[in-house]
Amino acid sequence: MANYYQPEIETMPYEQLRQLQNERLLKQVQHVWDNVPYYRQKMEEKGVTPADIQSVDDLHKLPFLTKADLRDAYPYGLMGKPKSECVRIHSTSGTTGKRVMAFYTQHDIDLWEDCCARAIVAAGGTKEDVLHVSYGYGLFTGGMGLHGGGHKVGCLTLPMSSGNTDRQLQFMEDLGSTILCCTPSYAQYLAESIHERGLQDKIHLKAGIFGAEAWSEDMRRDIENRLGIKAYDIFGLTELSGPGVSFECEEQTGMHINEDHFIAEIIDPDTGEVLPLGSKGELVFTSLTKEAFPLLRYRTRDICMLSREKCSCGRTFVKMAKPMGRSDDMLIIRGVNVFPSQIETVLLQKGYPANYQIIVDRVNNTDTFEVMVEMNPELFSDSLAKITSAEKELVSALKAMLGISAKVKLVAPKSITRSEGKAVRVIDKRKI
Ligand code: DLL
Repeated sequence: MANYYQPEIETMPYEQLRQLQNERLLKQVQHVWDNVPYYRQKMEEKGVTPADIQSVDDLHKLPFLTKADLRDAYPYGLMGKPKSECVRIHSTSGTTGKRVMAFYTQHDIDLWEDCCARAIVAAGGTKEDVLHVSYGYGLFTGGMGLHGGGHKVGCLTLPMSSGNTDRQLQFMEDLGSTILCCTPSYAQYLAESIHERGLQDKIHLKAGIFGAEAWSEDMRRDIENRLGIKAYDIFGLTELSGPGVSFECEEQTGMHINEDHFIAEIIDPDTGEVLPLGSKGELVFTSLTKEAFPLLRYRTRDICMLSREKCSCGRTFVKMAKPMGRSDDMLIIRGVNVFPSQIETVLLQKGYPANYQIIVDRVNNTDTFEVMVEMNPELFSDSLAKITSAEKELVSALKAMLGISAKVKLVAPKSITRSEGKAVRVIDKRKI
């Protein structure tokens, strides 16, 4: 069995890594130029040819690709290989407009699964583990990505998919699952269900690999405490393969980007200017090795920071901070930028579960902003006066964090719908 901790790559000195990236970038730009007429035209419009790209330092000369381009080129317009050489399609949920389709050759699948295997190994996974995969299987990349990674590591891989919580817990108990893979919001739901059923002593999880949505450090601590595990973040997006673009190691201070496969940049989302390391901005990725869907300078809309500080795990791959959410998740309420993750931080710090919903509307030309929060059972059985005073306390804590006032409504435990995949936190009625 191959060892998917690949120190010869993952701990490569920076200069050597750059050399590898340079070689791969040149090859990839030529591949795209030769095989993706849509992007070639974009390059021509900018007056760039493959000869202008001699190293990663020239990356900024290439045009960006955006989600709008993916929709324009839907479904096959950005493919870099003939359909006959591709073996798989995945897709995003497409809540707005057309779905985004992503294509894979067998080679692409292999490399993607390697990336997921690295993430599992970094979370302590070995062939002794029972890997409980509760990400959705199907068009969503979460299930099949971690599943493939699990096989590569040699874990006993359990393709649970999401949903049917009773069955999840039954299998966890009967089969002795040791590593749980799902969205952080589903992990919370599972933790809640384990406690309700008094199953704590029967569940033997040691780690979780959670991603696909923004989650705060407070939520991490909450999940770790309730499940008695170490919770590792994992990041990725369908357009770049799926989970495993980056992953956390035991230091838990950001996710190492698999830089032998992806180059990351941070740009100013308004001007497109490349920002120096350590700046906050929009994350842009160039895939170096993908054949079927080789995206160059793809704007993710995720707001994030990169750091090359030395990591105690020995990996030299650059680390990305937890994304605050996508720029399109950001709400502008009465002119102020609000990220759902900021609200989550306040709630968890004040001892509330992260079960909440944000409702924004516009009445008489003014934005209304309401946060519904589930109370814990103790508060629920308390007096109305206590509940009102708890609401007031949350109003001021939210105002201190966000700079604007929200109306807070404490609701009964379990009254907000639980998610089995990515949680729906925001109902923005202004857009309906
Ligand atoms: O969510 C792939 C994935 C599956 C990642 C399982 C991790 C685990 P999409 O559905 O295309 O792909 O959504 C991608 O989700 O641009 C981010 O906005 C968000 N996202 C993914 N991982 C994280 C994370 C999968 N760890 C979009 N933290 C990305 C914050 C995340 N946001």
